[in-house]
Order: sequence, then C-alpha cells, then structure tokens
Amino acid sequence: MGKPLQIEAGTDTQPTAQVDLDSRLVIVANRLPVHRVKRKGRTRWETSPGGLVSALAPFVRQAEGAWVGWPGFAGGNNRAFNHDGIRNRIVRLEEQDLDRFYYGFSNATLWPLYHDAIRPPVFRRGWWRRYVEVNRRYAEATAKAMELGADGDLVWVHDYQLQLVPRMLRTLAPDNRIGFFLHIPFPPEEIFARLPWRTQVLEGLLGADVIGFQTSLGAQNFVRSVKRFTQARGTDQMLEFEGRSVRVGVFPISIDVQHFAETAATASAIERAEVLRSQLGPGEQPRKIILGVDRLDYTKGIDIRMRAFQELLHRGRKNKSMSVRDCVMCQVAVPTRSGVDEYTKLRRTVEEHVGRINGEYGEPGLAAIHYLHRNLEFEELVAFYLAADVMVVTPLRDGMNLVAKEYVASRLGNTGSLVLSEFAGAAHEFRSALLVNPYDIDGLASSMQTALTLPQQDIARRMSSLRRALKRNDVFDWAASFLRELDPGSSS
Ligand code: ADQ
Repeated sequence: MGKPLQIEAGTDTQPTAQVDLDSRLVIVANRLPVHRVKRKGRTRWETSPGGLVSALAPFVRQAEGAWVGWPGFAGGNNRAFNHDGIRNRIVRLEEQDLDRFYYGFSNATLWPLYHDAIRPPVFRRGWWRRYVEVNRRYAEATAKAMELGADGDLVWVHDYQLQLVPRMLRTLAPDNRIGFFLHIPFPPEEIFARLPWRTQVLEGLLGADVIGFQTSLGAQNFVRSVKRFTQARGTDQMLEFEGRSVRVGVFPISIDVQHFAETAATASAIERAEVLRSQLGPGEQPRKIILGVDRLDYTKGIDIRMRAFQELLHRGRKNKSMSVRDCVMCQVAVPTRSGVDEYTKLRRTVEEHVGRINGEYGEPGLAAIHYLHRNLEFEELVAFYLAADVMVVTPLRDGMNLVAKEYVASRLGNTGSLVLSEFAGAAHEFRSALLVNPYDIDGLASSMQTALTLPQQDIARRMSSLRRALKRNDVFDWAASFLRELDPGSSS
C-alpha cells in the first residue's frame, strides 16, 4: 500500500521522524484518544491531551487506521465512531470490570509488582479472571476493527493492562503484525516470579512480533523471565517461540519537544511564570523555587522528597546557611487512582508532611512548601517549569518519567537544574542531571543544596547537555522507530 508518512518534528538540529508504512495501523490502548465533555448541556468527544495521543494520532490518521480502547466511563454503548480522522472502537467496561480489571489486577497487582514491589502486590484470583476476560474483549474489538482492512495490518498494543492481548489476537487474526510496548519497568526475575500467573502473562506477550521496553534493563529482565518460565529460547534481542521469531527491543519514549519549546517562548507563559515567581518567592531577594510535578503515586517518591527538603532546612537552621527566606518547595500533584487504598494513604502521608514541615520551618507569609493537589492545564504547567530554579524528579522506580523531559524542553536559555532519580528510565539518557538515589534522604538533601548553589556556568553546561540528549529523540522519533521495526515493508 505504501503510505508515505512524514512528520516534521522540530528544530533544525532534530532528526525528522519519518516512516513509510506499508499497512493499516490499529492502536490498542487502555483508553481511547478521546474523552467525553459536557458543555452547555451537550456532550461531545474531544481529543485527549498528552504526548502518546499526539505522537500516535498522525500515524493512525495517515494509515487510515483505528484506535481501540475504553472511553473513560462505565457502561454506555460500544458503537464505533470517527473523530478527527480516527476510527474509534469502544471497549465497554462496567463498574465491576473497573474494580477488578483496572483498580484491582492492573493497579493493585501489576503496578506495584512491576515497580520493584515498593508496595506489596495484592494477588486475587477473581481479579486475574477478570483481567483475562477484559483482555479478551480488547482482542475481539481489535479483530473487529481489523476486518475493515486487508490482511497484514499492523497492530500496536500498549501497556501493562493489556499484556494478554498479543497472544489472543494472534489466534483471532494470525496474519497480522503485532507489536507491544510496555510503558512501565519490567521487574527483575526474582520479583516477577511471585506472580501466580507469570507464565500466562509472558506467553501473552510472546504473541507479539515486536516487544518494546523503555530501557535495556527492562528488556533484559523480561528475557530472563521468559527463559525461566516459558519454552521460548534465543538472545536478548531475538526469541523463538512456537515456531515464530519475537524481536525484543529498547525504545525510550519521549515528548513533543517542539510543543513545549514553542509554548515556553510565548509572552503569556513567560508572564505567568513571572507571576508565579513573585507569588512563591516574594521578598527583596526572590526565593529559589524547587519544583515537583507528579501524579500522586507512591512510585514517584513525593513523600521522601519532602523529607529531604525538611533535612535541607534542618541543616540550614543548624549552620545558619539556608532557610525559607532563601528557598521554597512547590509540589503539584495530580489526583490519580483514588479507587486504590494505597493512593488514599499516600495522600494522607503527603499532606501530613506538608503540615509538619510548614509548621516547623515556615514563617509568617513564607510557607516552606506550597502543595497543589490538582491538574494543571498545559500553559500553566509550562509556566511552572519556567519559574522553577530546581526540578526534583525522584521516583523510586519509573519506566521513563516525562516530567524530567518536559522541564528540560522548557528551559530554552540553558538555565535551571534537574535533580533526577537514577531509578527513572530518563536517567539512561540524562547523564548530565544531578543523579540521586531517591531512598537516600541525606544524599537527596545534599543534591538539592548543590542544585541551589551551583555556579551559573555549571548549570548552563549541564542543561545544554541535557537539551542535546533530548533533541536526539522526541516522541515522533520514538513512534517511528517502533513502527519501522514492526513493519518489515516500511522504509525510512
Ligand atoms: P506516568 O506514570 O503517568 O506514565 P510520567 O512519565 O511522569 O508518568 O508522565 C506524567 C504526565 O502527567 C506528564 O506528561 C506530566 O506533565 C503530567 N502531569 C503530572 N502532574 C501533572 C499536573 N499536576 N497537572 C498536569 N499534568 C501533570 C507512565 C510511566 C512513565 C512513562 C510514561 C510514558 O509510569 O514512566 O514515562 O508512562 O511512557
């Protein structure tokens, strides 16, 4: 078929993401790329914000493809519809599916297990059964979406909620190329081994032709588990399973760098950042701003980061070197998965920390920590990135972490310091960040101190190196490199 697909993705220095797909493309993800909004009493679909949707939508549109996913609310009908050039195939989920498949098996079993079991994963047979059933529903909806096309469609399945889909789909539609990308880490073999359904999950994934991971560590962990718990054999890059070859690859995800850079250069974002600076750091000598932006998730290390900031203020008080007159922490946390107990507990812990630290170190008119429990709209998010002198990204384990990349993309003048966990996938590309062990409260406090006091030329050197690393791979390059691997007939 040959559908030339050229995406001009950025600046002069950036490679153009380009792939010439030979086939139709179907994306399968937990969520559709749209959500329903109600305005003036009328409901309609709107394209969802976020890097994944904006990265994949142009490929799907140009390949006359479809997107299979859940619309974001329980019940409803499952009639397919077109929106913004994409055919949307609804997978309908009821409240009980959400409880068992989504909040249960996906987010209280797999999520903690795959993040080094930071919280004890909960194993329930009823949740597993519903995971199998819902994965089958996604596979069947995908097979339906493919009937419209010729044999040889490309199917790209996303993330931990849908690990059984590749094999189920191979049975329903054997003559298509199936890819799978895992957005979160794949855990070490000895942790993965705890999963009672480990072989079924691995064999589910092995139904794909290409399996992609964020880092080489994730890919290696996967191959080790596969060799121990399945009949598949081969190398770290290529496995043989049931007479087929399965390619294992590393595809670090990224962001729409140009979109962040362009917004960061607008007068209105710059002005909003100035307002934030004056609100957060008033005084003759404006306070330096340390920023955290995360989903309120226990993998992100928000509570430990706050304790490290407390340690910084404690040391500053003892040796009279640093106080709330010099610096302030601002933590923006977007509510998430409130249907899972651990998330309710985390919210309480974080809010207790904020209260304790403000009570102990704040002064009238000068809070030590500003805590915003909310979602920011895009320009506001960029304004926060522009206002921050130091960005702290300290997950205990993270597939990639896009916030680190978004901060770097927004710092056009090579200013600002990034304190980054060595356990985030982003640390593999961002060697010039101030890398930290997020479990080490003293070390983290010292890194914050370093970031606050680093000479300007060191800041600029580090940031310019981070920006070079970022420009080598934006989200369009990421999508194109995966699709090139998936489509043997493609050219680039
Ligand atoms: P997440 O765990 O969601 O993603 P991350 O990569 O940091 O983590 O992305 C979070 C996104 O949410 C960012 O784009 C950020 O801007 C946005 N966000 C966070 N807080 C916000 C707020 N208060 N207001 C508005 N936006 C906010 C999973 C994996 C990651 C992997 C991604 C992509 O866990 O490791 O990087 O998928 O593959």
